[in-house]
Formats: sequence, structure tokens, C-alpha cells
Amino acid sequence: MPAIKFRGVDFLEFDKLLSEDERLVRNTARQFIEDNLVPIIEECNRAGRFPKELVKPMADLGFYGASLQGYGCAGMSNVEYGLVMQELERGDSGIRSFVSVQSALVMYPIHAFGSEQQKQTWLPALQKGEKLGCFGLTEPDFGSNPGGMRTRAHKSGKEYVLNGEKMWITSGSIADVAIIWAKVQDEDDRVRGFLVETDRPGFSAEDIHGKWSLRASVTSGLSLQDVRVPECNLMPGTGGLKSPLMCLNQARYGIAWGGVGAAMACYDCALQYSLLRKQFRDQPIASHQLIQEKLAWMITEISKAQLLVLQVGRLKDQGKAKPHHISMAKRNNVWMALECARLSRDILGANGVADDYPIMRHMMNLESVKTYEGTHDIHTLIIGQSVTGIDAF
Ligand code: TGC
Ligand code: FAD
Repeated sequence: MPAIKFRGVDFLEFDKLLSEDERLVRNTARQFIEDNLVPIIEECNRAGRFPKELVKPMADLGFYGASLQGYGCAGMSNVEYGLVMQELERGDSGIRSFVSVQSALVMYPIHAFGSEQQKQTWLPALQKGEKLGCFGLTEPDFGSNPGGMRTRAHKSGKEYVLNGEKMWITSGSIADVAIIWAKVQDEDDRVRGFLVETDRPGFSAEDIHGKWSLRASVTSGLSLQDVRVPECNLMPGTGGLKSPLMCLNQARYGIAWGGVGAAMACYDCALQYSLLRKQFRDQPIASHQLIQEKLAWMITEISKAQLLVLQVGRLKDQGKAKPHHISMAKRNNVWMALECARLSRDILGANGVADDYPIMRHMMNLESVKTYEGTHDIHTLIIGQSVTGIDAF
């Protein structure tokens, strides 16, 4: 079977809805992934290795904090940023995860809630990839319900002392700075965000091994035991659970675009394979109605998902996107991508389970993407709350 090379997916003339700048950004990211990630990703996935060598080249293309203004950031529109996320996840969800965390969960909160000194210290270095960050919200006993967190901070002179455990933290052990969400005892347990340099005494990060998903991404548990930070490490604009949830809006939006990328990769591979693979009377399997039904389902869902996330992106660019809009896009597009991965795997038969093709890797990755940043069911409840006004969590 000849090697299958991605050709792009555009059934409904979606490209015509994009501006020239948007297409340029998308094509640049697409070429980067084709040249730099595609040749190494299967080896990284097998070895459980994060391709750190791509950190700097991605910084040079302006991928980190791409939609932020100032501090060396690229100042892209939300649609342009989304198209970058789509292309990164077309390569691998783990790489998109890394960029999502660095951008939406580390640089965004510093930009939105940080002091001017914090912004000057961290944003240019994070943008250049000279420093890496992670986002610690989830705890061993509090995932969907982060409001229950046990991590606490209390004031001691001109310092805060932090204690707690964070779990399932992307980039945890490679980060220079961790955004740690903690309840502040001196403020009636109000949730606040702290910048914690990871070389501070009492801070440790241990990688989670044995993942069948996002193998090219680092995932760690964090432990904070009497970690002391100066009071200027508190992000002054944070206050309440709303602050970390605002960061999640940014990351969930990128994931919704990423789902389209992973689905495109699977669909295009399955389509090309079905035209090459022959069974019965020397006919390509694409000639069978049952194969065509799968392809028709996928191209329909991918086309709908493209339009959904573009509309959410346009609303976001106008400052009108609401959290429940983003929930709809994340929930639908990740589910759609996982279904496309399963159908595509089926079309490839036995070859579908081998890593000569990207499909099984995408399928395994998407199991995490369906769970993190709010599970599929939590997003169902967010949409349900929005339309009924009733909280069913
Ligand atoms: P609730 O009482 O509803 O809300 C508390 C306050 O927050 C406000 N709010 C939001 N604000 C901005 N954006 C949103 N999306 C918001 N959702 C709620 C809300 O209005 C309220 O404000 P105020 O002013 O009244 O205080 O909070 P709740 O405790 O009932 O929880 C609501 C729920 C379940 C939706 C929320 O907890 C939730 O989203 N849970 C899911 C947790 C989650 O997504 N965790 C993600 C961790 S990070 C991660 O997974 C990174 S993966 C990274 C990668 O590798 O890509
Ligand atoms: P739980 O909350 O225990 O949920 C288990 C099941 O119960 C789910 O099906 C859920 O939908 C369901 N459920 C829960 N509550 C309800 C309800 N009220 N009604 C109906 N069903 C419900 N977190 C971070 O903070 N930072 C990171 O960088 C990060 N990276 C991650 C990377 C990976 C690879 C993974 C897998 C996770 C990561 N997470 C991160 C954690 C992620 O956000 C959580 O896993 C997610 O929020 C779900 O929490 P949980 O796993 O504890 O599941």
C-alpha cells in the first residue's frame, strides 16, 4: 500500500469563508506539522516521548499565546488561532495540548489576571518558548467539580504558603512555572491563582506513566508541601472559581477546532485507503455501499463541525461567545472526531490497528480529549443549564 499523505478536507467550500490571512495562517501551520511532526510522531507515540525539539520552532511561528496582544505575542484573531489548533491536532492531540496549555491556560491567565510585573516577567519568555508552564486545577478527588479543591494557601508575613495535590497536569514536570489554583484561608476560602516557580522547595512533579492516550504529551501529578511564594506571586485579578473557568473557555475553544483536525486526519486517510484497497472482484472497497455510508457520515459531520466552530470563532472575535456556545463546540466536535476515528479504523481493517497509519493514535488521544477540559457529559449539563435555567450538575 503506498504511503498516504494528507490532502486537506473541504466539502462545502469552507475555505471560501476564510480570509486570505486566515488561510495563510492555516497553511503555515499545516506545512509545519507535515514537515516537522508527521515524520516523528509515531516514534514519539511509541516511546511516550514529548518532542521537545519542536518547542522553539513553534515559538518562532508565534503559536504560543497567539491570540494575545502585546508582550511579543502574535495578536492573531480567534479564528486564526483556532485554525492553528486544528492543524496541530491534525498532527497529534498531544502537541495541540501542549500549545493549548502554554497559551490558553498559562499565558492567558497571566495576561488577564496578572500584575504588570508578572506579565513582563513571564509573557515574553513563555511566548519564545524559553519558559514552559502548566495549569493545576484538577485534584485527585476533584475533577469535574473543581470547586471542592483541597489545595490551600495562607498568608505568612509577606509570603503565601501553599499545600495540596494536583493531578493529571499536562506539562507538569517540564514546566518552569505552574499556575496553581488554591483556596485562600485568609479570604474565606476564595479561589485565587498563584504563579509558582517549579524549583521552589516543597514543589515536586511526578509523571503519570502507562497512559494509552496522549503518549506524546507529558502528564504529571503535582505535590505542594509548604511551598512559600512571595505575595507578589498571587495574580491580583483572580477571585473565585470564575477565574480558572474563564481560562477553560479559551482552552475549550481551541479543542473544538482541534477535534476538526483529528477528524480530518482520520477521514482523509480512510478515504484514500478505501480507494486503494481492493477486495472481491478486484474492486476498491470504496465501491461498497457500507463503506460509502461511513465516508458520507464522516464528511457530513466534519463539514457541520467546521461551520459550528467557525461561527463560535466569529462570535468570539466580536466578544459575543458565551461559555455554553464553547461547550457546544467542544462537546460536538470531540465526539464527532472520536466517531470518525472509530469508523476510519473500521475501514482500514487490520491495518487500522497498526501505527503505520495515524488513526488508532488519534482514537486513543481523543478518549482523553473527550474527558479533559470538562467531560462530554459536563458540557451536556452546561448546555442543558443554559437552555432550561436549571443546574443539574
Ligand atoms: P458555578 O457556581 O456554576 O460557577 C462558579 C462561577 O463561575 C462562573 N462560571 C464561568 N465563568 C466563566 N466561564 C465559564 N465557563 C463559567 N462557568 C461558570 C459562574 O457564573 C459563577 O460565577 P459567580 O460570579 O456567580 O461566582 O460552579 P460549579 O462549581 O457549580 O461548577 C460548574 C461546572 C461544573 C460547569 C464547572 O465546575 C466545570 O466546568 N467543571 C469541569 C472542570 C474542568 O473542565 N476542568 C478542566 C481542568 S484543566 C484541563 O483539563 C486541562 S487539559 C489541557 C490540555 O492538555 O489541553
Ligand atoms: P470525574 O469528575 O470523576 O468524572 C467521572 C465521570 O463522572 C465522568 O464520566 C463525568 O462526566 C461523570 N460525572 C461527574 N459529575 C457528574 C455529574 N454531576 N452529572 C453527571 N455525570 C457526572 N486538569 C488540569 O487541571 N490541568 C491539566 O493540565 C490537565 N490535563 C489533563 C491531561 C490528561 C491527559 C487528562 C486525562 C486529564 C487532564 N486534566 C487536567 C484533568 C481533567 O480536566 C479531568 O480529568 C476532567 O475534568 C474530569 O475529571 P475526572 O477525571 O476526575 O472525572
